[in-house]
Amino acid sequence: MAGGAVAGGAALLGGCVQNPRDIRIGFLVKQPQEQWFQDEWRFARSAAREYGFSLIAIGAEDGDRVLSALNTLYARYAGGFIICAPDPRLGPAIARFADQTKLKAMSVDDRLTGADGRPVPGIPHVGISARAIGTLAGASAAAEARRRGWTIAETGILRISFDTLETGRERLTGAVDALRAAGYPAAAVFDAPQRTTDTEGAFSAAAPVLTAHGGVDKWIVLGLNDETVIGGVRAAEGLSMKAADIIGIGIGGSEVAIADLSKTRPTGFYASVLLSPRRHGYDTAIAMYRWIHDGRQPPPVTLTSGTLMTRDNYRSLLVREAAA
Ligand code: FCA
Repeated sequence: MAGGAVAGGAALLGGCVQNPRDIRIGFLVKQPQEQWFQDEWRFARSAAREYGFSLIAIGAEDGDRVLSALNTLYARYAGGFIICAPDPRLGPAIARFADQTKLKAMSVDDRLTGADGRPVPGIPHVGISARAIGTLAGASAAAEARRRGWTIAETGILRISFDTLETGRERLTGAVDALRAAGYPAAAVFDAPQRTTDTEGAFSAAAPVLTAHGGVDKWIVLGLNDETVIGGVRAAEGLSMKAADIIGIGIGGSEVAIADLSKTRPTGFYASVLLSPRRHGYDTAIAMYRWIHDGRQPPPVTLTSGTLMTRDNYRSLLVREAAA
């Protein structure tokens, strides 16, 4: 990109007085078809309606699309953007762009890093407390297995992994550590690396691992999000395992999880850790608005928590969320 042209345009923009009505904020997400990101956008749009700014929602599924989306935002006089990048290592390129154009940048969900894996400084981040949320998933799986009277010896832990993503790795580390603390040996953990973090990617990763360990009677299925765990659970069910022999615990708590939890007959998808897309969508959009409008920079890191959602409590949790 021509740095000079960019910097010149930014100076022009800086000279304008910005009315709330003129404030434009980009919200870029890596997987626009995923329910979680749809929910983030929905909440960000409601913040835009309330505060009177415009939200420019863009799906950016690879590095090229991120860069072209950023150029679009710049051309449309956006004051800043919030991004969940398709690859966190785009961090330095995104930070450079923000520097040159004076657009304000925040990351959401997946923290931007340099090539060395360290967070890019100066970009406020809102993410989930990944390890604690993983711990909740793992500890809840152990408790449910105990309740069902499963023995540790007959149980396998299917760890559907996407370890290149820090938040994914942390979630699963928390979950597996909790199960190890409950007495499960390292040998009970079977890795199934997924190529994509959707249901299909998880299904393709899980099926061969489950088939290769046909002697394992009961499975705990873990993954970084609901789509992943649903993929693993469907793979197990596809191999004729009974729902009662599967404990899948997802992370997210959005529509895809609720669809399973509300089925008349229980499936192998036992629970999800409900996250708050409102805090990730609405709160981030407002934080960005305040940064642009009032010069108030958001805190460097904000981490949100999660709540276990099962067939028993999902209705009351959703009512509580709706009222929040
Ligand atoms: C990551 C995952 C998403 C969602 C989000 C909070 O971006 O890929 O599925 O869990 O964190």
